[in-house]
Amino acid sequence: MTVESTATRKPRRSSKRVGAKKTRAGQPELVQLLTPEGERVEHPDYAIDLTPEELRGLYRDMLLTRRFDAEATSLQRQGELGLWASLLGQEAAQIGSARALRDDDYVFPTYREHGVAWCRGVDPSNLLGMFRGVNNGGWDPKSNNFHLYTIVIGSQTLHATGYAMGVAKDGADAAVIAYFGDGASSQGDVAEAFTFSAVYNAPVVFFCQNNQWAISEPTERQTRVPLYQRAQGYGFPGVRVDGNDVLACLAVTRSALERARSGEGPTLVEAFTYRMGAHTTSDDPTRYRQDEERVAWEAKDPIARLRAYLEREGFADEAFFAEVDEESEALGKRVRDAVRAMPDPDPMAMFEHTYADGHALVDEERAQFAAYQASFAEEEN
Ligand SMILES: Cc1ncc(C[n+]2csc(CCOP(=O)(O)OP(=O)(O)O)c2C)c(N)n1
Ligand SMILES: [Mg+2]
Repeated sequence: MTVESTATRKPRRSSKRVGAKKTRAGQPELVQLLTPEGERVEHPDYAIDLTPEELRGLYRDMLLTRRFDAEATSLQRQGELGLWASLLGQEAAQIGSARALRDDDYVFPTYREHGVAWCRGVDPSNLLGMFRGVNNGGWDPKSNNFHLYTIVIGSQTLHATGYAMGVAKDGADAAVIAYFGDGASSQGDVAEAFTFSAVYNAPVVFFCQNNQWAISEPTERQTRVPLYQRAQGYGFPGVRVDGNDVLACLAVTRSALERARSGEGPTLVEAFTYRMGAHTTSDDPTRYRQDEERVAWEAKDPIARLRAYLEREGFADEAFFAEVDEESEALGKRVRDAVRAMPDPDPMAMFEHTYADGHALVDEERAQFAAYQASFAEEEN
C-alpha cells in the first residue's frame, strides 16, 4: 500500500497520441483498421499486428457471443426469461475492447455487455439467471474481475472511478474500464465520474458504446457535439472508433488502457456502432425508427467484415467456419438446458438481502406476502 495520492502520480512513460483526426469536411473521423468490405487499412496512431490464430479467435468470440444472444432472445420468446437486452450489432465493440484487457483489470458493465462477460470467462448461462428472475446477479464479481450488471444508467461510471482511484492508491498498475451508452452520457453520474477521474488522474477507461439509440431517443437528443469531444472539456483525451471494427476497438482500447496503467489518467473511447435489434424484448423499434437505418448498418456488420478479411487473406478455411458454427449450436443447447434447469427460488427469498439488518416495512411486507401465499395452501386443502 502506498500513500502516494492519485493526483500526484507521474506518467512513467509517454504514450501514443490518442485522438481523432478531422476529415476535410470537418467531420470527426473514425479510427478504422478494417473497412466494412473487410479490407485492412492502416492508421498512423494505432498499429496492430495479430497472428491468424488471434484473428480467428476474435471471429470465434464474436460468433459465439451472437449465437448466445440469439438463444437468449428465443428463450425470452418461449417464456423462459422475463426480459432480454440483445447486443446484436455491438459484438466488435465488446469483443475488441474486452480482448484488450488483462486479467487483473476490472470491468464495470451495464446490462448489455454479454460479449465482455464472455471474454472475462463468465459462463454465459450465469448471465441469464437475473433475466429469468431466479437470482440477483449470477456470478461472483471477484472471480473474473467483472462486476454485476448495472441497470441504473450511468451509475457504474462512478463505481469504476472510485475503484480506479483505489487501484492507484494501492500502487497497482491495473486499469479499470467502465462501459456505458450514449443515453447514459446525459446522466449526472457520468459528468461526476469524468470530473473525479480527471482531477485524480484515475486509471480508468470510459468505453461508450454509441449505438445511436437510448430506447427510443436518438443520439441527437443527448448531445450537440460528437460524444468523444466531451472529454476535452474535462481535460482528458477522447477518441471515436469504428465500433463495428473489432481490430480498431482492440487497438484503441489497448492504447487507452496503457495510458491509464502508465499514470496518465482517463480516456473516453466512443465506439460508434448500432443497436441492430430492439432495446429489449419489451421494445418495438418499428414504432420510432426507420428500417432503412438498420439496413444501412447491416452492410457494416462486424462479423461479416472480419470473415471477409479472413477469407481474403486465407487465414481461415471452410473447415474453421464450419467448426465454429457447430460449436455455436452446442453453446445454444447448453445454455437452453442450463436455463430450464435453474431452480425456482423460494418466493420469500425476495425479502432477504434488501437491508443488511431487519427493516420494519420489509418485515410487514414479508408477513403480508406469507399470509397471501398461505391462502393458496388453504384453498388447495
Ligand atoms: C437512472 C435511470 N434512468 C432511466 C432508466 C431507464 N432506462 C433503461 S435503459 C435506458 C436507455 C439507456 O440508453 P443507453 O445509455 O444509450 O444504453 P443502451 O440501452 O442503448 O445500451 C433507460 C433510460 C434507468 N435504468 N436508470
Ligand atoms: Mg444507446
